[in-house]
Amino acid sequence: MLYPRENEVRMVSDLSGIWEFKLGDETGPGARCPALTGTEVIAVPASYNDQKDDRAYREHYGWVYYQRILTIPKYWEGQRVVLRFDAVTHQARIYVDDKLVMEHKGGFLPFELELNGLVSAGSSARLVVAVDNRVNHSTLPVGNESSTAFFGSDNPGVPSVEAAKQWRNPRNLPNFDFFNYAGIHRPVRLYTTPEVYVKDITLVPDISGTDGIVKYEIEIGAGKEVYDGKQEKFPVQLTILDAERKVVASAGQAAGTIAIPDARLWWPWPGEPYLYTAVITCGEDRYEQQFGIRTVKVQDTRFLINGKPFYFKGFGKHEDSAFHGRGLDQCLNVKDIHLIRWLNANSFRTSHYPYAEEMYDLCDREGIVVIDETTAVGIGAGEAQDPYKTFAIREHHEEVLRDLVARDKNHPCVVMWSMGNEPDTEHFPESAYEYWHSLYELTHRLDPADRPVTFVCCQNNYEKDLVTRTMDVVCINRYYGWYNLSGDLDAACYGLNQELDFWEKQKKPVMITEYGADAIAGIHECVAEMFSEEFQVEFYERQNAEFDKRNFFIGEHVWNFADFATIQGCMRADGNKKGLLTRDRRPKMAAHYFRKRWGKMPNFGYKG
Ligand code: E8X
Repeated sequence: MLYPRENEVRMVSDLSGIWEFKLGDETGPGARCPALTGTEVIAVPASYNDQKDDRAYREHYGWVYYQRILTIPKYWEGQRVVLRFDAVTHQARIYVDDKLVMEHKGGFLPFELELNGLVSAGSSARLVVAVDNRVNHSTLPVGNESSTAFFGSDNPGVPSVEAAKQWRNPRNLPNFDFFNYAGIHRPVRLYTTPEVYVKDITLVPDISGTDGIVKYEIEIGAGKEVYDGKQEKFPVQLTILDAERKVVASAGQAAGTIAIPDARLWWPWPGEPYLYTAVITCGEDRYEQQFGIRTVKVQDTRFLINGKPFYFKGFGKHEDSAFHGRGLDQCLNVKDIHLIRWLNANSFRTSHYPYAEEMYDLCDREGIVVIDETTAVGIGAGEAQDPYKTFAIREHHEEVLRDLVARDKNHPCVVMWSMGNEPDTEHFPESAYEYWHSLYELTHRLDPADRPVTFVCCQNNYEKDLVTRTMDVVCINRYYGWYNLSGDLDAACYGLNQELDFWEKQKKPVMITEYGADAIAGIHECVAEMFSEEFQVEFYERQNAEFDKRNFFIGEHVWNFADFATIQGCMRADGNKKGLLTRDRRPKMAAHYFRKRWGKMPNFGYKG
């Protein structure tokens, strides 16, 4: 799905701003949605949870309603008019003048509908967006469906799970460690195209000698009556421009392979992330898509970018900030890109959901490498329940993978797909293998560029886990010295090395995609103990020294780039404090440590 871009023939109208808002309840809206009354103000895009200091906002459970007037300008007559939502979390029902016109499940990927026939040019309509924030065993991310009594059911004050259902206010019980922000999180736009338009573009780069070779395919969208049998009236043209917008190649058909002589490659920063522009025209339509010439390949225990062995230096992140919640904050994205550079990092994982397209555009431009992750987090329910047999998530998981690859396939910054984070792979190993291996094969088929595919493995019994070792890159989240062997970094390094010995035998590239310790900024000790900044540094110093000894180890992504909000709980002091930076982006001691460490580490050849 192409990102809406304005040009000489296409118009875009951004509907960001102040809308009307109303909290609903668990009974969702049906086929009709009458005009809302008694509304409050709300900013779009942003989560609604932090826009008012009211528990009813913060802890809402169920549907909410957004409303505004839509106007289609008269001069858009004869154009195809599309309403596009970049992300509505987690489930949306769209109403135009009371009528349900679209539903969408999944809170982190775009969806759109054509308005022709619903709203004519030169007229207005009432738009209502109903949003459901509930998570459960059929959503991604996954929500628990009953709260397990923490102290056990023999405690009279904390009844059994079943009893609690009778009297406890229904609430979201996220099986994931980030606040369940919800709402219209990314821009809503109206945009136009001519009736015959460029519907999709696929650009698969390769390198041959000094030339760039781009396999391309252009999909044309059009009403049958307008297009069929009259294709010659709508000739397709592909022109490739260099960074100075000089024509370097062109072709006159909808699919084929095009060569760019003496191409300049896309390299991760501080290399040059050179971008070309593909200009596609069809009839009167025109669309421009930036792309980079770079190759990605796993070879033995190496992750090659442009044939060179890359070492990942970076983090798991979140889209998370005060006030916006999980809503798009372009200012924060720009600041984070500069901080990634300040830290001398080169990459991050979009934990645990696809990020806003604007962030991938920034990473393309600035040369930041991205591991692109789905919303599949929380797939597990302990040893009592096989999630692969009891969670109704498979169809939706495939849909999310399909939409993720369709949206992000042309980004040079995206070098690997992560199908999900920390699923249960040890309690039901065969069932887990069946589920994940078939998804692994699907993901490879979906990606025209056939990038490496992985998922991120939780701290587990790695000898029982049959899946992780089959991924293109083994991505492990490990907390030796924090969640287990807490505070004992000697024992932690022993346990870590036991496991690294296991992975050495698997002959796969291995990277750590999460490791870390909560550090509350300002807590300092001469003898480092947990939650102090000194302990966070020592935790990393000790474990990095072990990673440096392992030749098959190809990357270190710390958890997390910055402190972030979570559901309240006895394990969280105002959220998760494992950030190198505080939530408002101030460096802890560990940030200075990594800036120094990563400043001395090359992007390529660190492990030979
Ligand atoms: C944590 C992280 C969490 O924030 C992230 O979203 C997923 C968690 C560690 C799990 N991984 O809790 O800080 C470690 C489980 C060990 C038993």
